[in-house]
Amino acid sequence: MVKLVAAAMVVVLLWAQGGLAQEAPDQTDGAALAEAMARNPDRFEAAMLDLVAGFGGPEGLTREGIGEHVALERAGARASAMRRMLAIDLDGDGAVVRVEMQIAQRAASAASRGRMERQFAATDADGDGIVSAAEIIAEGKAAALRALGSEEEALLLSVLTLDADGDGALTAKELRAAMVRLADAT
Ligand SMILES: [Ca+2]
Ligand SMILES: [Ca+2]
Repeated sequence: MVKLVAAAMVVVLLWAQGGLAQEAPDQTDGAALAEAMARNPDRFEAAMLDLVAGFGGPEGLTREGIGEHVALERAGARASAMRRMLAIDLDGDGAVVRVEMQIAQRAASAASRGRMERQFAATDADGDGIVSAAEIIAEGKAAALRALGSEEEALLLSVLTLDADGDGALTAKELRAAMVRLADAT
């Protein structure tokens, strides 16, 4: 009986650790990377070469460079989402009341009226009929994570495992070599 309980505890502990590991952005398993590389090698290579060229330093692409890319993507999505609401904040107080949206809706096309209504309702998280400044910020944060979620962030960080010489920076050469190894293996 004691043995059974101990075994159960070990299982629970292992399970808990697995759960935590999934939360951290840099804990993706190699399988996810291998799958992304194999799914569409040309597209993967092109996207990663762009990343190395755009965010890599003289030594190559580092953790910091990937972090900057992730932050920029998220900031763009956050700004677009917040802009949608701020563009109909007619009195500029940082919040959108229903009357402001109705005025904006009158000037909008029939097709976008419904969309505006949906966006207003979705952003008004507490449903009090006012999209507050805090709700606009929260919607921006959510949009940023929808644009580039923690899973994709982890996948991007995992390309650093292709850093063959282990200096913490992935070069275009190392990336190409990894793609050649993949092609040879399949
Ligand atoms: Ca307002
Ligand atoms: Ca509200």
